[in-house]
Amino acid sequence: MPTNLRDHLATNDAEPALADLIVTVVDTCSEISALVRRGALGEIMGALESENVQGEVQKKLDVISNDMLLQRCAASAGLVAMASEEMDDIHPVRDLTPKGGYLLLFDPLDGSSNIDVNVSIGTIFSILPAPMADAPRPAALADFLQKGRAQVAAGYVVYGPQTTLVLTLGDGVHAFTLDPDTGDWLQTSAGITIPPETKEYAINASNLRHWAPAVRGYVEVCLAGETGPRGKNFNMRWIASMVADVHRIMMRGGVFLYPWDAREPERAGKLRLMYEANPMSLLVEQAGGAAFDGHGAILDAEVTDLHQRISVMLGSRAEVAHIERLHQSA
Ligand code: AHM
Ligand code: MG
Repeated sequence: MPTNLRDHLATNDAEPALADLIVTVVDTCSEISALVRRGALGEIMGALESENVQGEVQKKLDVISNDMLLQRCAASAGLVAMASEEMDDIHPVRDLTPKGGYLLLFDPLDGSSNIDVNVSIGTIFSILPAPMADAPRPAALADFLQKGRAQVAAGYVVYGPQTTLVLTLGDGVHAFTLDPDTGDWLQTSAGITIPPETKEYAINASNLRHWAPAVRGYVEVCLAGETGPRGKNFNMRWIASMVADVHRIMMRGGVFLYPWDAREPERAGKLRLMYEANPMSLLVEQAGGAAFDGHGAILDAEVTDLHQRISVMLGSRAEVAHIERLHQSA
């Protein structure tokens, strides 16, 4: 009988408040999964007139999943405050105290452009330690500005042909599949390892003309195949849902790139450090892979803004090291 998520957390000595928060997030994802499965039958498709803090048009499901996570997770006793890709400001739920607690960050519905076309989407979450306060006080924005390395847990749920949770508490990476009959999250992989070598890359190649020379050079050599300088043929995949692309890399290796783009140089890239890059980088490093932003490890990147963007290149360790060398010699 496979282990369920609660038993896994108990056997791995997760602090009870942290375990409760993770179970609450993941059970909310079961509810989001049920909505996703109803699709057009559930009035969840299509866009709203609103925009998020990044100026992107919000889909109905972006807002519904954001509200569900806010509502359900507020009940988790160890949670101090939340922040989301879909909200301008942080959302405090209870005061910081000498006991500490946790901060939760999420991208409630990643890959929103795929909602209306019935392609895999997901939820990404990151948990940071909340600072301890001598006297009770509400959490402030500055409390969230911690490097990715400080995360105590990170995970994603992919709403694909199966609904799968991939989780780390800094003790390796484990996967759980939602049993649609019982609602249980049953462990289906333990100690996931990303193969260090790969011949598969993922990038939105329509942006090639906007990339830095190192990234352009990398992809051009991949395209050159076995007669090119690396002497091997590469395969390419792009789902346009980071969760689904990273999940493929977890299962069979590869690299995922959403690099710096000359159209908006000051933004560094499209993806968000706190809601996407940091949690995915912790998972990837814990699975033996690497995550690079063009300068160094994403988990060591300085955090100056909650909605900061970052260049992302992650996956199979040897391939990311190759991409790093190309940046050093550029
Ligand atoms: P979202 O969080 O608004 O859905 O945006 C992030 C998504 C990633 O999941 C995916 O890798 C990327 O945007 C796809 O971007 P593009 O449409 O430029 O290929
Ligand atoms: Mg996203």
